[in-house]
Amino acid sequence: MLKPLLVLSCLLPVYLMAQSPTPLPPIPSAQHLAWHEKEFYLFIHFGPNTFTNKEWGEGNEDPSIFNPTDLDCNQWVNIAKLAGAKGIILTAKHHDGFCLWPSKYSSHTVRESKWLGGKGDIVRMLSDACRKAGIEMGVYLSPWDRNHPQYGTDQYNTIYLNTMKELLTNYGNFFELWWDGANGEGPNGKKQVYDFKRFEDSAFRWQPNIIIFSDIGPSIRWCGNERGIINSTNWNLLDTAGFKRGEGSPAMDTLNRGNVNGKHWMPAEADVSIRPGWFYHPEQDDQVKSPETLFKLYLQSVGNGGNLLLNVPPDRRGRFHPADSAALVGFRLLRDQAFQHNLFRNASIQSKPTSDKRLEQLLDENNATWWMADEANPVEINLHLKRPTRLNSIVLEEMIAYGQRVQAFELQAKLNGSYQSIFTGTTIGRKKIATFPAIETTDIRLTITSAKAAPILRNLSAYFMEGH
Ligand code: FUL
Repeated sequence: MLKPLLVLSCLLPVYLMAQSPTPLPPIPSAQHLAWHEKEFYLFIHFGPNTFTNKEWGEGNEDPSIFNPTDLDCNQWVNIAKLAGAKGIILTAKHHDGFCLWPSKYSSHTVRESKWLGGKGDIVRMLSDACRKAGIEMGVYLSPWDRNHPQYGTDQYNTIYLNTMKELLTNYGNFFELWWDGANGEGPNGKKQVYDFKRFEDSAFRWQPNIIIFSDIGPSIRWCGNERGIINSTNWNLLDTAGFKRGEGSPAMDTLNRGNVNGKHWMPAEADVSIRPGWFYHPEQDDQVKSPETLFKLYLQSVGNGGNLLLNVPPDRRGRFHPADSAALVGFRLLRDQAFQHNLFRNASIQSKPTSDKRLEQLLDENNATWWMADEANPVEINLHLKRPTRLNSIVLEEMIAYGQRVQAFELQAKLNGSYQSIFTGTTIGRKKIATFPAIETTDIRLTITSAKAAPILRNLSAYFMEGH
């Protein structure tokens, strides 16, 4: 009689260890988790502004000015792939109302232009090119419309919805729908009361897996600036009740950091252009951001737990300019070089107050395995390297599927026989790339000094990044 009980009591700890931890709400959806893994993708601003040299078209431009001489969406996609971008988001309609596809609900589209005799469709071309190359596509559909005669009336909501339906039901799956909050109508301009609730519900019905961006989601949030920089304290959480898109949004600083106890999982996306403008301007050909600047932006966005949306505007031919392509490829090289050799790969690892075998899973570079600490505060992890090693960066990742937990941490290294602080941080989230002046050491200590619940980490790695 005793035997089965004995077996059971021996197996119980193993069984409990294999159990999933209790999530700390709010937690990301499956769609959020897939979005987080994308890290970096391109934005494309293209339209009449490319030809008029404007940033905000008036909406009354003659459609015949839109006439790219050598448009090639495969070139955009090929360069995007070379740059390691996981997708492309296209300004299907910017504020001037011009549609890059022949929409039935507008008379200001590629159909009215001279390009390909009015038979072209850039949304079609790009979605075909993306599918062929195995990268994902998203669309920017500006709510503000300076062309549509109905803008400013309730009918416009139905027109916007129909326009969105065309996009979301005719071109396959999009990973992201982008709603900017801009409106330059001014005090005497048209006033549109958008039916965003209807837009949201319909978008999710047509594409259940789509991620919707705006200042306040519903899926992801703007990071509060157009410089591509997310705060080093970055909660994937936001309170949205009482706030609106555009004017009426939360404070920029709140968007930049999130809310520590925010009600919704609402991670930050950092949008920035590779040039000073969002659209192509020939006089900016010598102002393309360098690979080093782009790498720094990567550290300040992806390295602070968000995603990077980098705008690359095609020129008047309808191709990426060589300066932009070269910068993108250089940026890819810098990332590859920086994260090529994980210096923790063969390290030994132990934790305090208790240590268990599963800790080694932090070093296995496998995103599906994780380690959970016993106690919330403080947790100490000690790493020992076989020989003195030079490093200037440590990458930490939380297993965010169970919620974002870490509030503060410190990294120390043994230097001349004693532990010294090399980095103090706050949040970790999906990824924290901690950088510090290069050190040479055999022993690193991570202390999680504050967490909302027992920390759950999935990876720890270290690098020596040349020139940083
Ligand atoms: C802003 C717009 O006004 C800019 O033209 C650009 O599209 C940027 C990404 O979003 O709100």
